[in-house]
Amino acid sequence: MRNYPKGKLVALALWLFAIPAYPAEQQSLDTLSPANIIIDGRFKDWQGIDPLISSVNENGLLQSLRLADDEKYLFIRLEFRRMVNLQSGNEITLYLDMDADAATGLPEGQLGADAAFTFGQRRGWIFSGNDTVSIQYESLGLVAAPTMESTEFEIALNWGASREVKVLGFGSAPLKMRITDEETGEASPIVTYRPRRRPHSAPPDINLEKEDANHLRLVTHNVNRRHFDPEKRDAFRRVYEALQPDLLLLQEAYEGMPQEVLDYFRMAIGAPLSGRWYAYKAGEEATVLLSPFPASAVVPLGNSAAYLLDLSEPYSGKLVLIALSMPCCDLDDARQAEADMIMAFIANLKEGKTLDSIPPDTPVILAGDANLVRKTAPYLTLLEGRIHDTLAYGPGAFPDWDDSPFTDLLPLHLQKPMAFTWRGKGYFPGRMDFIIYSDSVVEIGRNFVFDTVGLPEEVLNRYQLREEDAPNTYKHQPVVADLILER
Ligand SMILES: [Ca+2]
Ligand SMILES: [Ca+2]
Repeated sequence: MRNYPKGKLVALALWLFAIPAYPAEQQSLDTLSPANIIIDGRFKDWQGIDPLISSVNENGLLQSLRLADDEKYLFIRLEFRRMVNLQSGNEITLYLDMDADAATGLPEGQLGADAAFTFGQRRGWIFSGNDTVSIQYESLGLVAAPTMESTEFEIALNWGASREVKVLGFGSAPLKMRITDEETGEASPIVTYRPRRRPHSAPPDINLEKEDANHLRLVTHNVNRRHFDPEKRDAFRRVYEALQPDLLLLQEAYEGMPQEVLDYFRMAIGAPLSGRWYAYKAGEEATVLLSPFPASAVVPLGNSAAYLLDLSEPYSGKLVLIALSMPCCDLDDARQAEADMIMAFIANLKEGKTLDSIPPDTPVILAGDANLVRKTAPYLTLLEGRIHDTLAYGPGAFPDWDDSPFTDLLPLHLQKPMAFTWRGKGYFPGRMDFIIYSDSVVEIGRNFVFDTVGLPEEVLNRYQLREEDAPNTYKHQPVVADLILER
Protein backbone atom coordinates (compact mmCIF):
# COMPACT_ATOMS: atom_id res chain seq x y z
CA MET A 1 0.00 0.00 0.00
CA ARG A 2 1.23 3.47 -0.81
CA ASN A 3 2.08 5.64 2.06
CA TYR A 4 -0.98 7.88 2.28
CA PRO A 5 -0.77 10.71 4.77
CA LYS A 6 -3.12 10.14 7.70
CA GLY A 7 -5.23 13.13 6.81
CA LYS A 8 -5.96 11.63 3.43
CA LEU A 9 -7.10 8.37 4.99
CA VAL A 10 -9.44 10.25 7.29
CA ALA A 11 -10.72 12.22 4.31
CA LEU A 12 -11.22 8.98 2.41
CA ALA A 13 -13.16 7.47 5.29
CA LEU A 14 -15.31 10.57 5.54
CA TRP A 15 -15.77 10.52 1.80
CA LEU A 16 -17.00 6.92 1.85
CA PHE A 17 -19.35 7.87 4.64
CA ALA A 18 -20.51 10.80 2.52
CA ILE A 19 -21.71 8.57 -0.24
CA PRO A 20 -25.32 8.91 -1.10
CA ALA A 21 -28.11 8.84 1.35
CA TYR A 22 -30.14 8.37 -1.83
CA PRO A 23 -29.36 5.75 -4.45
CA ALA A 24 -27.27 7.14 -7.29
CA GLU A 25 -29.74 5.81 -9.80
CA GLN A 26 -33.01 7.57 -10.43
CA GLN A 27 -36.00 6.12 -8.69
CA SER A 28 -38.78 4.51 -10.64
CA LEU A 29 -41.26 7.21 -9.68
CA ASP A 30 -42.44 8.06 -13.13
CA THR A 31 -45.01 10.58 -14.19
CA LEU A 32 -46.31 11.16 -17.68
CA SER A 33 -45.47 14.84 -17.81
CA PRO A 34 -42.11 16.34 -18.76
CA ALA A 35 -40.06 18.29 -16.25
CA ASN A 36 -41.08 21.95 -16.08
CA ILE A 37 -37.69 23.42 -15.34
CA ILE A 38 -36.88 27.04 -16.19
CA ILE A 39 -33.24 28.10 -16.29
CA ASP A 40 -33.75 31.32 -14.33
CA GLY A 41 -31.58 30.86 -11.24
CA ARG A 42 -34.55 30.07 -9.01
CA PHE A 43 -35.13 26.57 -7.78
CA LYS A 44 -38.79 26.13 -6.80
CA ASP A 45 -39.39 24.43 -10.13
CA TRP A 46 -37.27 21.47 -8.93
CA GLN A 47 -39.69 20.65 -6.16
CA GLY A 48 -40.52 16.95 -6.17
CA ILE A 49 -37.36 15.96 -8.05
CA ASP A 50 -35.24 13.90 -5.68
CA PRO A 51 -31.48 14.27 -5.63
CA LEU A 52 -29.45 11.46 -7.17
CA ILE A 53 -26.61 12.45 -4.87
CA SER A 54 -27.12 13.95 -1.47
CA SER A 55 -24.30 13.53 0.98
CA VAL A 56 -25.06 13.38 4.65
CA ASN A 57 -22.10 15.28 6.07
CA GLU A 58 -20.07 18.35 5.27
CA ASN A 59 -17.46 16.89 2.97
CA GLY A 60 -17.24 16.71 -0.76
CA LEU A 61 -17.72 19.09 -3.63
CA LEU A 62 -21.46 18.72 -3.97
CA GLN A 63 -24.27 18.96 -1.50
CA SER A 64 -26.63 17.50 -4.08
CA LEU A 65 -27.12 16.74 -7.75
CA ARG A 66 -30.48 16.45 -9.46
CA LEU A 67 -31.39 15.61 -13.04
CA ALA A 68 -34.55 16.07 -15.06
CA ASP A 69 -35.37 16.26 -18.74
CA ASP A 70 -37.88 16.89 -21.46
CA GLU A 71 -37.90 16.33 -25.20
CA LYS A 72 -35.29 19.05 -25.81
CA TYR A 73 -33.16 19.43 -22.72
CA LEU A 74 -31.30 17.62 -19.99
CA PHE A 75 -31.59 19.72 -16.82
CA ILE A 76 -28.89 19.53 -14.14
CA ARG A 77 -29.13 21.13 -10.72
CA LEU A 78 -25.87 21.35 -8.78
CA GLU A 79 -25.66 22.40 -5.18
CA PHE A 80 -22.06 23.08 -4.12
CA ARG A 81 -20.69 23.33 -0.63
CA ARG A 82 -19.02 26.66 -1.41
CA MET A 83 -19.61 29.83 -3.41
CA VAL A 84 -18.76 29.25 -7.05
CA ASN A 85 -18.37 31.61 -9.98
CA LEU A 86 -19.38 28.95 -12.48
CA GLN A 87 -17.86 30.51 -15.60
CA SER A 88 -14.51 31.58 -14.24
CA GLY A 89 -11.60 30.63 -12.01
CA ASN A 90 -12.47 27.00 -11.36
CA GLU A 91 -11.81 23.61 -12.86
CA ILE A 92 -15.12 22.06 -11.99
CA THR A 93 -15.71 19.54 -14.75
CA LEU A 94 -18.74 17.62 -15.92
CA TYR A 95 -17.94 14.16 -17.30
CA LEU A 96 -20.73 12.79 -19.47
CA ASP A 97 -20.87 9.16 -20.46
CA MET A 98 -23.60 9.57 -23.06
CA ASP A 99 -24.04 5.86 -23.75
CA ALA A 100 -23.33 4.60 -20.22
CA ASP A 101 -20.63 2.48 -21.85
CA ALA A 102 -17.22 2.43 -20.20
CA ALA A 103 -15.74 1.01 -23.41
CA THR A 104 -16.41 4.19 -25.40
CA GLY A 105 -14.91 7.60 -24.75
CA LEU A 106 -12.23 8.72 -22.32
CA PRO A 107 -11.74 6.42 -19.31
CA GLU A 108 -12.61 8.46 -16.20
CA GLY A 109 -12.94 6.14 -13.21
CA GLN A 110 -15.75 3.76 -14.08
CA LEU A 111 -16.95 6.07 -16.85
CA GLY A 112 -16.23 6.05 -20.53
CA ALA A 113 -16.72 9.79 -20.85
CA ASP A 114 -17.89 10.80 -24.32
CA ALA A 115 -17.78 14.48 -23.39
CA ALA A 116 -16.27 16.63 -20.68
CA PHE A 117 -16.82 20.29 -19.95
CA THR A 118 -14.81 22.44 -17.53
CA PHE A 119 -17.17 25.23 -16.50
CA GLY A 120 -14.55 27.63 -15.15
CA GLN A 121 -12.51 27.41 -18.36
CA ARG A 122 -15.65 27.64 -20.52
CA ARG A 123 -14.48 24.80 -22.73
CA GLY A 124 -14.72 21.09 -23.11
CA TRP A 125 -14.00 18.10 -25.28
CA ILE A 126 -15.90 15.45 -27.13
CA PHE A 127 -14.21 12.05 -27.26
CA SER A 128 -15.47 10.17 -30.27
CA GLY A 129 -13.59 7.06 -31.42
CA ASN A 130 -9.96 8.11 -31.42
CA ASP A 131 -10.80 11.76 -31.97
CA THR A 132 -10.80 14.47 -29.35
CA VAL A 133 -12.69 17.56 -30.44
CA SER A 134 -12.36 20.76 -28.46
CA ILE A 135 -15.74 22.40 -27.86
CA GLN A 136 -17.32 25.49 -26.33
CA TYR A 137 -20.72 25.81 -24.68
CA GLU A 138 -22.60 25.89 -27.99
CA SER A 139 -21.79 22.24 -28.82
CA LEU A 140 -23.75 21.13 -25.75
CA GLY A 141 -26.31 23.95 -25.96
CA LEU A 142 -25.29 24.83 -22.42
CA VAL A 143 -27.27 27.50 -20.59
CA ALA A 144 -26.74 28.03 -16.84
CA ALA A 145 -28.22 30.22 -14.12
CA PRO A 146 -27.64 32.24 -12.10
CA THR A 147 -25.00 34.26 -13.93
CA MET A 148 -23.70 35.63 -10.62
CA GLU A 149 -21.75 33.71 -7.98
CA SER A 150 -23.84 31.17 -6.14
CA THR A 151 -23.72 27.89 -4.25
CA GLU A 152 -26.40 26.53 -6.54
CA PHE A 153 -26.87 26.37 -10.31
CA GLU A 154 -29.29 24.97 -12.81
CA ILE A 155 -27.94 24.01 -16.21
CA ALA A 156 -29.65 22.95 -19.42
CA LEU A 157 -27.94 20.89 -22.10
CA ASN A 158 -29.68 20.51 -25.44
CA TRP A 159 -29.98 16.89 -26.68
CA GLY A 160 -29.65 18.05 -30.27
CA ALA A 161 -27.27 20.97 -29.83
CA SER A 162 -24.70 19.89 -32.41
CA ARG A 163 -23.82 17.24 -34.95
CA GLU A 164 -21.17 15.90 -32.55
CA VAL A 165 -23.61 15.12 -29.74
CA LYS A 166 -26.24 13.76 -32.14
CA VAL A 167 -23.66 11.33 -33.55
CA LEU A 168 -23.01 10.14 -30.00
CA GLY A 169 -26.75 9.52 -29.52
CA PHE A 170 -26.99 12.02 -26.64
CA GLY A 171 -30.35 11.50 -24.95
CA SER A 172 -31.30 8.33 -26.82
CA ALA A 173 -29.98 5.95 -24.17
CA PRO A 174 -29.24 5.90 -20.43
CA LEU A 175 -26.32 8.13 -19.52
CA LYS A 176 -23.90 8.44 -16.65
CA MET A 177 -22.18 11.48 -15.26
CA ARG A 178 -19.93 12.73 -12.52
CA ILE A 179 -18.78 16.17 -11.43
CA THR A 180 -15.11 16.55 -10.54
CA ASP A 181 -13.06 19.45 -9.26
CA GLU A 182 -9.77 19.00 -11.09
CA GLU A 183 -8.06 21.43 -8.74
CA THR A 184 -8.83 19.62 -5.49
CA GLY A 185 -9.43 16.14 -6.87
CA GLU A 186 -12.88 16.02 -5.30
CA ALA A 187 -15.25 13.92 -7.37
CA SER A 188 -18.91 13.15 -7.00
CA PRO A 189 -20.17 9.59 -7.14
CA ILE A 190 -21.28 8.49 -10.60
CA VAL A 191 -24.98 8.88 -11.31
CA THR A 192 -27.00 7.02 -13.90
CA TYR A 193 -29.97 8.63 -15.62
CA ARG A 194 -32.52 7.35 -18.07
CA PRO A 195 -33.88 10.25 -20.17
CA ARG A 196 -37.63 10.19 -20.63
CA ARG A 197 -37.75 12.76 -23.43
CA ARG A 198 -41.38 13.60 -22.68
CA PRO A 199 -42.84 16.24 -24.99
CA HIS A 200 -44.70 19.29 -23.74
CA SER A 201 -48.34 19.06 -24.72
CA ALA A 202 -48.53 22.06 -27.02
CA PRO A 203 -46.18 24.88 -27.94
CA PRO A 204 -47.15 28.12 -26.24
CA ASP A 205 -49.18 30.71 -28.11
CA ILE A 206 -46.83 33.53 -28.92
CA ASN A 207 -48.24 37.04 -29.14
CA LEU A 208 -46.10 40.12 -28.82
CA GLU A 209 -48.87 42.69 -28.39
CA LYS A 210 -49.84 44.36 -25.14
CA GLU A 211 -52.70 42.65 -23.32
CA ASP A 212 -54.37 46.03 -22.83
CA ALA A 213 -53.94 49.17 -24.90
CA ASN A 214 -53.66 51.19 -21.67
CA HIS A 215 -50.52 49.39 -20.56
CA LEU A 216 -47.34 51.36 -21.12
CA ARG A 217 -44.76 49.22 -22.88
CA LEU A 218 -41.15 49.65 -21.84
CA VAL A 219 -38.50 48.05 -24.04
CA THR A 220 -34.90 48.13 -22.87
CA HIS A 221 -32.11 47.13 -25.23
CA ASN A 222 -28.34 47.34 -25.09
CA VAL A 223 -27.55 47.98 -28.75
CA ASN A 224 -23.77 47.47 -28.28
CA ARG A 225 -22.88 50.51 -30.44
CA ARG A 226 -24.47 48.86 -33.46
CA HIS A 227 -27.66 50.89 -33.83
CA PHE A 228 -26.35 53.08 -36.67
CA ASP A 229 -24.58 50.25 -38.51
CA PRO A 230 -26.20 50.42 -41.97
CA GLU A 231 -26.07 46.63 -42.34
CA LYS A 232 -27.99 46.15 -39.11
CA ARG A 233 -30.53 48.90 -39.53
CA ASP A 234 -33.24 46.69 -41.01
CA ALA A 235 -32.93 44.11 -38.26
CA PHE A 236 -33.26 46.82 -35.58
CA ARG A 237 -36.24 48.25 -37.47
CA ARG A 238 -37.90 44.82 -37.66
CA VAL A 239 -37.53 44.10 -33.96
CA TYR A 240 -38.83 47.50 -32.81
CA GLU A 241 -41.73 47.31 -35.28
CA ALA A 242 -42.63 43.92 -33.83
CA LEU A 243 -42.31 45.01 -30.20
CA GLN A 244 -43.94 48.47 -30.53
CA PRO A 245 -42.35 50.16 -27.50
CA ASP A 246 -44.06 53.13 -25.85
CA LEU A 247 -40.78 53.90 -24.10
CA LEU A 248 -37.63 52.73 -25.83
CA LEU A 249 -34.57 52.71 -23.60
CA LEU A 250 -31.22 51.99 -25.24
CA GLN A 251 -27.78 51.48 -23.75
CA GLU A 252 -24.40 51.84 -25.47
CA ALA A 253 -26.04 54.00 -28.15
CA TYR A 254 -22.91 56.16 -28.37
CA GLU A 255 -23.30 57.38 -31.89
CA GLY A 256 -25.70 60.21 -32.70
CA MET A 257 -27.42 63.06 -30.92
CA PRO A 258 -30.61 61.96 -29.16
CA GLN A 259 -32.81 63.61 -31.79
CA GLU A 260 -30.92 61.73 -34.53
CA VAL A 261 -31.56 58.43 -32.77
CA LEU A 262 -35.26 59.32 -32.54
CA ASP A 263 -35.44 60.25 -36.22
CA TYR A 264 -33.59 57.08 -37.16
CA PHE A 265 -36.07 54.82 -35.33
CA ARG A 266 -39.17 57.05 -35.62
CA MET A 267 -41.00 54.93 -38.19
CA ALA A 268 -40.09 51.64 -36.50
CA ILE A 269 -41.45 52.67 -33.11
CA GLY A 270 -44.52 54.31 -34.62
CA ALA A 271 -43.73 57.79 -33.32
CA PRO A 272 -45.89 60.07 -35.47
CA LEU A 273 -44.07 62.91 -37.20
CA SER A 274 -46.82 65.27 -36.09
CA GLY A 275 -46.98 64.17 -32.47
CA ARG A 276 -44.45 65.29 -29.90
CA TRP A 277 -41.85 62.75 -28.99
CA TYR A 278 -38.83 63.35 -26.86
CA ALA A 279 -35.30 62.03 -27.00
CA TYR A 280 -32.68 62.16 -24.26
CA LYS A 281 -29.20 60.83 -23.77
CA ALA A 282 -27.21 60.57 -20.54
CA GLY A 283 -24.64 58.53 -18.65
CA GLU A 284 -21.08 57.50 -19.52
CA GLU A 285 -22.38 54.49 -21.44
CA ALA A 286 -24.75 56.50 -23.60
CA THR A 287 -28.21 55.53 -22.47
CA VAL A 288 -30.85 56.97 -24.77
CA LEU A 289 -34.55 57.32 -23.99
CA LEU A 290 -37.17 57.81 -26.71
CA SER A 291 -40.47 58.76 -25.11
CA PRO A 292 -43.83 60.37 -25.81
CA PHE A 293 -43.47 62.05 -22.39
CA PRO A 294 -41.05 64.86 -21.59
CA ALA A 295 -38.46 64.55 -18.84
CA SER A 296 -38.50 67.17 -16.09
CA ALA A 297 -34.95 66.12 -15.24
CA VAL A 298 -32.23 63.89 -16.68
CA VAL A 299 -29.53 62.95 -14.19
CA PRO A 300 -26.38 61.04 -15.13
CA LEU A 301 -25.45 58.42 -12.52
CA GLY A 302 -22.03 57.16 -13.59
CA ASN A 303 -22.54 54.93 -16.63
CA SER A 304 -26.26 54.86 -15.85
CA ALA A 305 -28.81 57.70 -15.77
CA ALA A 306 -32.14 58.73 -14.29
CA TYR A 307 -35.04 60.09 -16.35
CA LEU A 308 -37.88 61.79 -14.45
CA LEU A 309 -40.85 61.73 -16.79
CA ASP A 310 -43.99 63.89 -16.63
CA LEU A 311 -46.77 61.57 -17.75
CA SER A 312 -49.81 62.79 -19.63
CA GLU A 313 -53.19 61.40 -20.69
CA PRO A 314 -54.29 58.71 -20.09
CA TYR A 315 -51.80 58.57 -17.23
CA SER A 316 -50.94 61.20 -14.69
CA GLY A 317 -48.14 62.07 -12.31
CA LYS A 318 -44.52 61.12 -12.76
CA LEU A 319 -42.52 58.05 -13.65
CA VAL A 320 -38.92 57.60 -12.56
CA LEU A 321 -36.99 55.54 -15.05
CA ILE A 322 -33.43 54.58 -14.12
CA ALA A 323 -31.48 53.44 -17.17
CA LEU A 324 -29.03 50.82 -15.90
CA SER A 325 -25.74 50.48 -17.72
CA MET A 326 -23.49 49.39 -14.89
CA PRO A 327 -19.74 48.74 -15.16
CA CYS A 328 -18.91 45.44 -16.76
CA CYS A 329 -17.05 42.24 -16.17
CA ASP A 330 -14.48 42.08 -13.36
CA LEU A 331 -15.14 45.65 -12.18
CA ASP A 332 -16.93 44.50 -9.02
CA ASP A 333 -16.02 47.61 -7.04
CA ALA A 334 -17.13 50.05 -9.74
CA ARG A 335 -20.35 48.09 -10.18
CA GLN A 336 -21.01 48.24 -6.44
CA ALA A 337 -20.24 51.98 -6.33
CA GLU A 338 -22.70 52.62 -9.13
CA ALA A 339 -25.40 50.54 -7.45
CA ASP A 340 -24.77 52.59 -4.28
CA MET A 341 -25.04 55.85 -6.25
CA ILE A 342 -28.29 54.80 -7.93
CA MET A 343 -29.97 53.72 -4.73
CA ALA A 344 -28.80 56.84 -2.90
CA PHE A 345 -30.27 58.93 -5.70
CA ILE A 346 -33.63 57.18 -5.31
CA ALA A 347 -33.56 57.58 -1.52
CA ASN A 348 -32.75 61.29 -1.80
CA LEU A 349 -35.39 61.81 -4.46
CA LYS A 350 -38.05 60.18 -2.29
CA GLU A 351 -36.98 62.26 0.72
CA GLY A 352 -36.95 65.52 -1.25
CA LYS A 353 -33.19 65.98 -0.79
CA THR A 354 -32.54 66.61 -4.49
CA LEU A 355 -33.31 69.54 -6.77
CA ASP A 356 -36.14 67.54 -8.24
CA SER A 357 -38.90 66.01 -6.24
CA ILE A 358 -41.51 63.35 -6.81
CA PRO A 359 -44.81 62.81 -5.05
CA PRO A 360 -45.17 59.73 -2.83
CA ASP A 361 -46.12 56.54 -4.65
CA THR A 362 -44.45 57.59 -7.90
CA PRO A 363 -43.49 54.42 -9.80
CA VAL A 364 -39.75 53.78 -9.95
CA ILE A 365 -38.43 51.42 -12.64
CA LEU A 366 -34.80 50.36 -13.05
CA ALA A 367 -34.19 48.88 -16.48
CA GLY A 368 -31.20 47.99 -18.57
CA ASP A 369 -27.85 46.28 -18.62
CA ALA A 370 -26.85 45.78 -15.00
CA ASN A 371 -23.91 43.56 -15.97
CA LEU A 372 -24.50 41.45 -12.87
CA VAL A 373 -21.71 38.92 -13.05
CA ARG A 374 -19.50 37.75 -10.18
CA LYS A 375 -20.53 39.19 -6.80
CA THR A 376 -24.18 39.26 -5.75
CA ALA A 377 -23.83 42.34 -3.54
CA PRO A 378 -24.61 44.97 -6.24
CA TYR A 379 -27.75 42.98 -7.12
CA LEU A 380 -28.89 43.05 -3.50
CA THR A 381 -28.17 46.77 -3.36
CA LEU A 382 -30.48 47.40 -6.33
CA LEU A 383 -33.23 45.33 -4.71
CA GLU A 384 -32.86 46.20 -1.05
CA GLY A 385 -31.19 49.60 -1.11
CA ARG A 386 -28.34 48.29 1.06
CA ILE A 387 -25.54 50.80 0.42
CA HIS A 388 -21.92 49.67 0.90
CA ASP A 389 -20.05 52.96 0.83
CA THR A 390 -22.20 54.73 3.40
CA LEU A 391 -19.62 57.50 3.86
CA ALA A 392 -20.01 58.56 0.26
CA TYR A 393 -23.67 57.74 -0.32
CA GLY A 394 -25.46 57.74 3.02
CA PRO A 395 -27.09 55.01 5.04
CA GLY A 396 -29.43 53.40 2.52
CA ALA A 397 -32.93 52.06 3.14
CA PHE A 398 -35.51 49.78 1.59
CA PRO A 399 -36.35 51.59 -1.65
CA ASP A 400 -40.04 50.85 -2.18
CA TRP A 401 -42.70 53.25 -0.93
CA ASP A 402 -43.99 50.72 1.60
CA ASP A 403 -40.49 50.28 3.07
CA SER A 404 -39.89 47.01 1.31
CA PRO A 405 -37.41 45.89 -1.34
CA PHE A 406 -38.00 46.38 -5.05
CA THR A 407 -38.94 43.34 -7.14
CA ASP A 408 -36.81 41.76 -9.83
CA LEU A 409 -39.27 41.08 -12.67
CA LEU A 410 -37.24 38.21 -14.19
CA PRO A 411 -38.88 38.00 -17.63
CA LEU A 412 -38.51 34.75 -19.59
CA HIS A 413 -38.11 33.91 -23.23
CA LEU A 414 -41.37 33.23 -25.06
CA GLN A 415 -40.24 30.06 -26.83
CA LYS A 416 -37.84 28.43 -24.38
CA PRO A 417 -37.55 27.89 -20.62
CA MET A 418 -34.74 30.41 -20.20
CA ALA A 419 -34.14 33.87 -18.73
CA PHE A 420 -30.78 34.81 -20.29
CA THR A 421 -30.59 38.20 -21.98
CA TRP A 422 -27.11 38.03 -23.49
CA ARG A 423 -25.64 35.53 -25.89
CA GLY A 424 -22.15 35.81 -27.31
CA LYS A 425 -18.95 33.88 -27.77
CA GLY A 426 -16.93 32.38 -24.95
CA TYR A 427 -19.12 33.11 -21.95
CA PHE A 428 -22.36 31.18 -21.53
CA PRO A 429 -25.65 32.89 -22.28
CA GLY A 430 -26.34 35.01 -19.21
CA ARG A 431 -28.79 37.34 -17.53
CA MET A 432 -27.28 40.82 -17.77
CA ASP A 433 -30.40 42.90 -18.41
CA PHE A 434 -32.87 43.52 -15.64
CA ILE A 435 -36.16 45.21 -14.89
CA ILE A 436 -36.43 46.01 -11.18
CA TYR A 437 -39.44 47.99 -9.95
CA SER A 438 -41.42 49.47 -7.09
CA ASP A 439 -44.00 46.69 -6.89
CA SER A 440 -46.02 48.50 -4.19
CA VAL A 441 -47.24 51.06 -6.73
CA VAL A 442 -46.99 49.48 -10.17
CA GLU A 443 -48.03 46.18 -11.67
CA ILE A 444 -46.58 44.58 -14.76
CA GLY A 445 -48.60 43.00 -17.54
CA ARG A 446 -47.02 41.01 -20.34
CA ASN A 447 -43.27 40.77 -20.07
CA PHE A 448 -40.61 38.75 -21.86
CA VAL A 449 -37.09 38.52 -23.17
CA PHE A 450 -37.24 38.76 -26.94
CA ASP A 451 -35.17 36.40 -29.04
CA THR A 452 -35.73 35.52 -32.68
CA VAL A 453 -33.87 32.18 -32.40
CA GLY A 454 -36.32 29.29 -32.18
CA LEU A 455 -39.43 31.36 -32.88
CA PRO A 456 -41.87 29.27 -34.95
CA GLU A 457 -41.95 30.11 -38.67
CA GLU A 458 -45.53 31.29 -38.34
CA VAL A 459 -44.59 33.81 -35.64
CA LEU A 460 -41.58 35.07 -37.61
CA ASN A 461 -43.84 35.60 -40.61
CA ARG A 462 -46.63 37.23 -38.63
CA TYR A 463 -44.23 39.88 -37.30
CA GLN A 464 -42.01 40.03 -40.38
CA LEU A 465 -38.97 38.92 -38.42
CA ARG A 466 -36.01 36.79 -39.41
CA GLU A 467 -34.61 34.12 -37.18
CA GLU A 468 -31.04 35.29 -37.70
CA ASP A 469 -31.90 38.88 -36.66
CA ALA A 470 -30.90 38.47 -33.02
CA PRO A 471 -27.59 36.59 -33.37
CA ASN A 472 -26.52 38.67 -36.37
CA THR A 473 -27.47 42.01 -34.91
CA TYR A 474 -27.33 42.23 -31.15
CA LYS A 475 -25.75 40.24 -28.33
CA HIS A 476 -28.21 41.60 -25.79
CA GLN A 477 -31.83 40.64 -26.20
CA PRO A 478 -34.47 43.36 -25.91
CA VAL A 479 -36.42 43.00 -22.66
CA VAL A 480 -40.09 43.98 -22.62
CA ALA A 481 -42.37 44.95 -19.72
CA ASP A 482 -45.88 46.39 -19.96
CA LEU A 483 -46.36 48.79 -17.04
CA ILE A 484 -49.85 49.01 -15.58
CA LEU A 485 -50.02 52.55 -14.25
CA GLU A 486 -52.78 54.23 -12.36
CA ARG A 487 -54.96 56.36 -14.56
CA1 LIG B 1 -35.45 27.42 -12.21
CA1 LIG C 1 -19.11 6.06 -23.18
